[in-house]
Amino acid sequence: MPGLGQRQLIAIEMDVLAKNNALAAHNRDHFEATCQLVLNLVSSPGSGKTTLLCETLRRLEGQRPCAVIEGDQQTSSDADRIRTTGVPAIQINTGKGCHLDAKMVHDAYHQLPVQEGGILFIENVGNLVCPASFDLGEKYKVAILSATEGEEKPLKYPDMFAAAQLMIINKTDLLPHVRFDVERCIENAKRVNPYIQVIQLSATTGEGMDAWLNWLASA
Ligand SMILES: Nc1nc2c(ncn2[C@@H]2O[C@H](COP(=O)(O)OP(=O)(O)O)[C@@H](O)[C@H]2O)c(=O)[nH]1
Ligand SMILES: [Mg+2]
Repeated sequence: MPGLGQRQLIAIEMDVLAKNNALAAHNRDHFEATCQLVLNLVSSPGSGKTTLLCETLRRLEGQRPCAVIEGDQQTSSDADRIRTTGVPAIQINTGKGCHLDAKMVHDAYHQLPVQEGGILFIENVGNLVCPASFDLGEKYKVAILSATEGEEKPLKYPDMFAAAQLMIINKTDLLPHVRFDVERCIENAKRVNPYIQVIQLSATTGEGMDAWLNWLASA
């Protein structure tokens, strides 16, 4: 912002984050009141968040009520994909914004028909930087990294992997075709977050999906 000094910029940024944190705490109260497990799915574009969500929702059908909030800069295509599974979804378009914030999630939550004891999945805007700083009131952030993205991503974007409870390595079906050192990737993630849990899966073949469903059941 031209005309503003470094100090003023930092003050504005701290104010924005403080307001967001207050609203995230408010969201948490709402989620607790309906016993929702709320997960914030973060990744770069194309790692397979929507594909994984659709496959997960199909497998949870009849077992646990689910709802989805979709974040993208433009289009409602991801929410449309989710609705083909029969699960209610709200699309938020952030325009030039690079992440969802707690206010957007709050407003969307109140439009969703959530049921007691369900899971609310939030698919954040695809990038490994901005969503790391914005608490939405979720219980956990789940970082999804696909086998085509390179094993050094946790070191390049440490804030995101430090904030995540779980790292999903997706597209394992492609491992025979790409140079991606899974062990190295896990090592890198643990360097920035020694407590991070890891699940390897392929959303398209279904390999490893059981581990993810078990994780959801105990989260
Ligand atoms: N081979 C393979 N492709 C996948 C897998 N998961 C997603 N994709 C593909 O990756 C592309 C991006 O997926 P999408 O779910 O839209 O990613 P998002 O941007 O993170 O929501 C699509 O072409 C998917 O079909 C997977 O496990 N294996
Ligand atoms: Mg998507």
